[in-house]
Amino acid sequence: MYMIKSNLAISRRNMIGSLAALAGTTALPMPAWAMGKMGGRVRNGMDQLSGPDVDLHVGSGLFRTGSRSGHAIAVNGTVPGPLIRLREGQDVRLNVHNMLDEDSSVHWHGLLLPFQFDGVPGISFPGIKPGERFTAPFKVRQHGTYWWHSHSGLQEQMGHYGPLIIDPAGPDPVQYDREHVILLSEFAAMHPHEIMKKLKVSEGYFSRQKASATDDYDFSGAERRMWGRMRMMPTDIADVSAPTYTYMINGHGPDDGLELPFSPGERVRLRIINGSAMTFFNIRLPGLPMTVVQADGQDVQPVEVDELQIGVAETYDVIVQPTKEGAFALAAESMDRSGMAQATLTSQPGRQAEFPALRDPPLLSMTDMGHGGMDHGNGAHGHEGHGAKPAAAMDHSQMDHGKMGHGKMDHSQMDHSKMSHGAMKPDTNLGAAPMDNHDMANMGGMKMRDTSLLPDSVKVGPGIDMVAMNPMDRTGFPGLGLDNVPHRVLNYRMLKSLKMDHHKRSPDREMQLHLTGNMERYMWSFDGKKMSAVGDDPIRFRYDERVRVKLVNDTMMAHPIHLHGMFFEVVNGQGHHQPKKHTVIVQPGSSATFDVTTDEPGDWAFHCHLLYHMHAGMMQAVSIEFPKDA
Ligand SMILES: [Cu+2]
Repeated sequence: MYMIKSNLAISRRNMIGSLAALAGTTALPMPAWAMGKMGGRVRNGMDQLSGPDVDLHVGSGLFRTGSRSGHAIAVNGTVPGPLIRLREGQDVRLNVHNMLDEDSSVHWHGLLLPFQFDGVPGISFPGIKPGERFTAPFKVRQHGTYWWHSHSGLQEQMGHYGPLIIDPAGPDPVQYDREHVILLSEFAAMHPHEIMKKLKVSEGYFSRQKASATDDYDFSGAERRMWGRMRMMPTDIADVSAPTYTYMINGHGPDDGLELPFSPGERVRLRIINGSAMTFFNIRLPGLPMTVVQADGQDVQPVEVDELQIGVAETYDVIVQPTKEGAFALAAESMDRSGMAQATLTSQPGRQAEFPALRDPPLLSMTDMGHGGMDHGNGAHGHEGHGAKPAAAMDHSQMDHGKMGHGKMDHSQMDHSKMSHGAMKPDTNLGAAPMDNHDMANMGGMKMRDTSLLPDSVKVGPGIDMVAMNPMDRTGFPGLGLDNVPHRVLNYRMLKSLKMDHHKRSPDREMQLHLTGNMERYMWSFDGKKMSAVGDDPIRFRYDERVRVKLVNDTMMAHPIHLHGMFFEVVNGQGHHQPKKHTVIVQPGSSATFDVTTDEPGDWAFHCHLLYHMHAGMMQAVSIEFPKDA
C-alpha cells in the first residue's frame, strides 16, 4: 500500500487533515495534550510509541530541570518527545498534529523515505499550520539509531525532538542484553530568538572563557597580543555554553540524578544521540571502555575506545560491559568544557557515581585557522596539540611555502626566524579583494583572508572573514581537546563499515563546497551565500550520479554538516569499508570529503546542524532529478 511510487502520487493536500477529523476517528479518550490543552508542566523524559500508526502531538508548556525553568515545546507532553520504535520492513504512518499557534514540522533525521515526507518547510513541504495534521506514510527500509526534530525556526532548541530506533528485520549484528537510549540535549530558559539576537550583537556574547589580561591561561604577552590583533579568541570553542544551557540526558539535567540500571556481566548497548542544538559532547565512562558498533545508524566493525566526541546530530551506539556491582559515571562533557550532562549506570538503585571534574578548556591552534599544512618545526604532531601553546610554539623556520599558495615567491632571502607573529593581522577590508601584495616584510602573506585561494564558485563579501590557507583533511582528528588525553579516543579514520561494499563506484565527478563565515558578525554560509540567497538555486544532481564532495572549512569552528535523504561515505582511507554517515564534522580550518550516490530523487536539505548557524544561512537545497522511467 505504501509503495514508493504511490507515495509520490499522494498530493500534499491529502496528507494534511484537520484535528477535528482526527478526533472523530478516535475512539479512545484522549489525554489533555492530545486535545491541545497542554498549558501545564512538561514531563522530563519520554514514553515509547510503536506500531503501524504513530501520533505525535506538538504542544507547549513549562519545563523545569534543576534550578532552571522556562517555556518549552513538548511532544506528547514530554521533553524529549516519545521514542518511536519501528521494525525494518514494516509500513508506518507517522502523524504529526500541530497544537502550537505557529507553524511546525518534523524531520525524520537519517531516515530513507520519499522526499515529500522529509519535513523541511520551504524545501520538501510547506510546513504544518496550527491545528493541522501531517502524515508521512512509508515503508521502513533500514535499521539503526536515529532521531527526529522540528525543522521550523528555532523550535528544536525548545524541546521539539525525540529518539527513533529501528530494529533489524533479521538478527541484529550486535549482541546485547540490555539497552539504554542516551539522548543528549540542552535546555535554555532564555528564548532561542533572544539567544540568536545576542549572537548577532556579539559572537562572543555567551563565552565566559575569553582570554583576558587577568585570566589563568598560560599565554605570554606576545601570544595575547597576537590573538588580540587577530580579534580572535583561542578559547572560542562554542557559541553558547553552560551559563545559558543546562546539558541534559533524556530531558534530565545533572541535578536530577538520572539512573540507568544494569546487572553485572551484561552487555549494555548505549544508543547515544546528540539531539542538542549547539553542543558537541565528549562521552566517557571512567573505568569502562566503550566498543563502538554503530555510527549514524550504520553498523560498523567494533572498535574499542575510552572516549569519543559526538557532534551535533550524530549518533553512536556503543557496548559497555561492567562486570561487577557498582556505579559508573556517564559523563557527557561539552566540548568547551563549560558543563556536563550526567547519568549514572548503576547496579543498585539510588547509588550514584562520582563524576569527574570538568577538564581545562581546550585552546584553538594555528591548524584551526587553516594553517594546517605548515610544518611549524615540530613535524611529529604538527599543531594538532590543542592543549599546547597556540602561538609561541610556532617556528616558521621549517615552513613549506610551496604549500601556502605563494609558489612563485622567492623565500630564500627571508629570515624567517625574525618573523614576528605578533605582526599577524587579519584583513579587515572585507569588501575588497585583499591580495594586494606579497610583501613579506609586512606579513601580507600571513593574511587570515586570502580570497585568491577561493574558487570562483565562492562569493567573496563581508560574509567571509577567514580563508583556510592550507586546509588539511583532518578526519583522523579526534576532536578539539581530545588529541592529547592519555587514553584511546575515536576518530573517523577508525570507522569501518561492517559489511564490505564491492559495488562502490569511483566518482563520476568532484565538487568542492566551502563552509564560510564571519564570526564577529555571526554570518554563516556555504560558498559565501546564505540560504535565503540560494534557495531558488539548489545544488543539482542527476539521478544515480556518483559524486565526491570536498567540504573546506574556512572558519575556526567545527561544523557538523548533515545531508538529508541519503547516506554518504566518509572518504577515510578504508576503501570498500568507508563508513556511511548522514552527518560529518568538518574540523576548523580543514577539509573532509565524502562520496555520495544520488539515488534518492527529490529536494533535500543540506546544512550545518548547529541550529543558529543553519538559521543564519549555512544551508543549501540539494535537488536530485527523478529517473526517466519513474
Ligand atoms: Cu556551523
